[in-house]
Amino acid sequence: MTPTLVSQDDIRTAFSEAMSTMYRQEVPQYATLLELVADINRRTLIADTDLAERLAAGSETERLGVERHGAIRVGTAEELATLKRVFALMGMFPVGYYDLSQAGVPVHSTAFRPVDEAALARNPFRVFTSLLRLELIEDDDLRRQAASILAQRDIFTPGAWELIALGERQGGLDRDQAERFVAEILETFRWHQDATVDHDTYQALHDAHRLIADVVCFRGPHINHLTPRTLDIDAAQAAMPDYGIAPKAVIEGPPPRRCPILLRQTSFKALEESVRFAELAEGRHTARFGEIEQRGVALTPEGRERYDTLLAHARELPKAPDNATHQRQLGEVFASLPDDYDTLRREGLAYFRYAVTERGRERLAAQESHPRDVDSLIDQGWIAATPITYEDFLPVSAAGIFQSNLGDTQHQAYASESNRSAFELALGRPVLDEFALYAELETDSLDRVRQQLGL
Ligand code: OOG
Ligand code: NI
Repeated sequence: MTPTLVSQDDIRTAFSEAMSTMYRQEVPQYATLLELVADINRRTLIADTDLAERLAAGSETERLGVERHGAIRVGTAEELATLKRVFALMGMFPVGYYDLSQAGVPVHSTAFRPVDEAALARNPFRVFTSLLRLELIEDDDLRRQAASILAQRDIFTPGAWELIALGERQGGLDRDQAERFVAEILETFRWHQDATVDHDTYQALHDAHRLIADVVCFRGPHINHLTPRTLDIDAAQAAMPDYGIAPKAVIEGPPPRRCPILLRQTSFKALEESVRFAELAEGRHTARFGEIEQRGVALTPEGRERYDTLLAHARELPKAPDNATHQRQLGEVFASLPDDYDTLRREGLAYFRYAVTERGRERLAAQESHPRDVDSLIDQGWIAATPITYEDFLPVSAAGIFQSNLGDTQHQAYASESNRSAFELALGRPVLDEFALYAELETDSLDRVRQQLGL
């Protein structure tokens, strides 16, 4: 008998819920953060009806409450390649390549996430996944030692291995298997108090880079944060102290705008954990933190180039003493980037989803004649363009988040080349191109419009 398979969307949703429940227990401030974000989102949706309409038009109202991203760091190609198989069973695929070594963090990364429209609308759960670049450890002995420690661990349970293979064989999982799969995979992301090494080894790796100790010394890649999406990150940053949370100094990413672009993020140090080393000595380790983000419209390659150039300008300015000054300075630098959706669209700087309006459908039913080009159709209210939400990450922001949670010690950029092909070799497949995915969403929506209007 062939089993009835549950959808990947259901497995992803169950998994993100299970993660959220686990993280709530592991990191109590996460629960507080969720409360804060829910409060602010509720208030923002009431106060900003345009935003509420835009979210509804993009099918995003429903997903808002479940929306999260997590982050993990793995040590070997095999771990990364197996995670690819795990995430594929949940309908999540590697999108984008991020090189953090330029910011002094010895990893490179991708984001596993759903890619098609229906899956994104259902639950856009993403996991920022970093692979340690062992070759960036300078000391030969330490590098070899790290590699041999990593070679001895298996971050997946025997049950997980079985279910991955079974899922691939069957082309999915039935309800019971999916439930077990979620439970087994959760184990990979759980915090383990017992380090796999003694304190001296931990210290040596820690001295090379804190992140190396975090990846190498534990049984698995504990989830290090789980990030809800806020609709007003400025309000969230300001409210954090009232909730007993001390945010990082500045919000990363673009300045506040009428039309938010890409991604803005802030974080806080959540936890100092006690660790038991191999010789049973007690120690402390900080790995886990809290983060919130606000998402805006996805930019086209042209728009993104403008963003990157402006951000580089802003980074040449003297470091601002506080977030308000930082945001004001950024705002001045970004003044040249259009801040209304119509101009962003007409100038090809951002991606939009097109749809026939309700009024358009009525007029179509009444067989009124309509113009044939997109701009006139929009001007005359036949169709509407809604911004497509950015679903990915920003390397400069990610580096800022890494650094602030690593204790604000600035690390020198590693001199090495970014190495996308080595990453893809480890992953066992190329990463998907984020721009191509957004362009496809836009084109598909235009095709539907053209079909409905008989163009
Ligand atoms: C990941 C940091 C990057 C983000 O939101 O940009 C990230 C990490 O610390 O492992 O999660
Ligand atoms: Ni994050």
